Amino acid sequence: MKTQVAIIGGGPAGLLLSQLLMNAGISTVVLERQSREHVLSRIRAGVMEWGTVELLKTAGVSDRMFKEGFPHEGCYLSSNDRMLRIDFEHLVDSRVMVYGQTEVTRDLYNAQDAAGATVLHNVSDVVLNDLQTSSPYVTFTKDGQALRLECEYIAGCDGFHGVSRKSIPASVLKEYEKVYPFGWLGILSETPPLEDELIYASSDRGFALASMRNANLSRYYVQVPLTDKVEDWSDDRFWDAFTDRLPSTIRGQLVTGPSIEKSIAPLRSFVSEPMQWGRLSLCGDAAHIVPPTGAKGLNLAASDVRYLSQALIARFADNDPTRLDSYGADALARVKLAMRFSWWMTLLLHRFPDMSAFDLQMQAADFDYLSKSRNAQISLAENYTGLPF
Ligand code: FAS
Ligand code: PHB
Repeated sequence: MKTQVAIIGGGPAGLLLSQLLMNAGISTVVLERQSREHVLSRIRAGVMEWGTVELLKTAGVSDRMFKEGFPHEGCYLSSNDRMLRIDFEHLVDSRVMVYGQTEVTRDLYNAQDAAGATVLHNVSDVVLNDLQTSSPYVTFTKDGQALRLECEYIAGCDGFHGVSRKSIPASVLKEYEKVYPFGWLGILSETPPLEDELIYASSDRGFALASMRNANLSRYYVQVPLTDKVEDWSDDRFWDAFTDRLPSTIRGQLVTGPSIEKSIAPLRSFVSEPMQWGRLSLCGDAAHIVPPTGAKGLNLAASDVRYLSQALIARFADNDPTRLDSYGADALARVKLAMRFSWWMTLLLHRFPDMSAFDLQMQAADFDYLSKSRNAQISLAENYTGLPF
């Protein structure tokens, strides 16, 4: 087998990159470890920066999103009974789109099918070879057969647990990580959302987030200790904890119901560099992980894909390697700014087990400053809706 760009991973990063490159006449092959059903069964992100919306539009996969997604001009932050709206539109003339990552991935798979893309599922034993040469290749197993894919470039879009980052020698790779002492327990319920916009709720009992997927599908989260298991949390226990973390003024408007999905995700900040080594370039969770507090995970995957797709198109269409040479540095600069914001939002809104009385005072002062300073709100709004590229 031969292609111009081998893409490891058929999640949002890999599929979006493949779609953008194919639209530019560049051949790709996507190698995905799981089945398509498994990939589409994952419930993950829900908020997209407008830059991500525009990239999906450029890729030609935005029709359903504009029909079924919800543009949001603001969001709420609460601290116990205090509630503050961050007005994206009037502060930074921007907005976000609420549309589930599962639906984005479904749209991308449909577009790849329509484009006649080669997306191989249920592959195993993926190994990246000769990355420091001008003719790298990928070996893998599919249906019990050992196969070899010749290519010019490899995009590692295989997430945190993939093989791509680990294909960079440990002597070259630098990793920075912070593991948070709690996770998020998330549920989906077929109930009308609590509010028209998202509510990031901080309280003495811990953090909660009220999000949504559509007018009758809500996505809610509560901060839980790392030791908790999903089976420790009945629906009743979830609703009690969630309600208890909301401002008392809005608790009465909550509509509860049975959960149709329930899972716990650990929180970590992780970034590895370089994001590029020879003919291998990393995108998305393969290179970095952010706590979901800033709604950046999926958006950073799209950010990397924007830089890498433009660099590869310049390389193949104009024989201009300059953007490809600087891809790692360009992408990483924007990743670290989003990493900072996600870390800051996590510290602002969560109760950490080891917080001192002073820490709690400073956390309350942070919220106070935010509620009084338009400049502080502009800073939050510009980061949440997406910094410039
Ligand atoms: P992905 O992990 O989505 O995709 C990588 C793909 O590579 C997977 O399909 C995997 O099967 C495949 N793969 C792995 N190893 C392979 C191999 N060796 N060979 C071939 N294929 C391989 N972000 C938010 O913004 N908000 C959220 O609320 C949120 N919640 C999350 C909850 C969970 C449990 C997780 C894990 C992540 C969450 N994220 C959230 C972040 C998430 O949305 C990611 O940022 C997003 O999926 C990144 O997309 P990719 O980089 O494509 O990685
Ligand atoms: C979600 O809807 O799943 C969601 C929204 C915003 C976040 C995290 C998750 O910050």
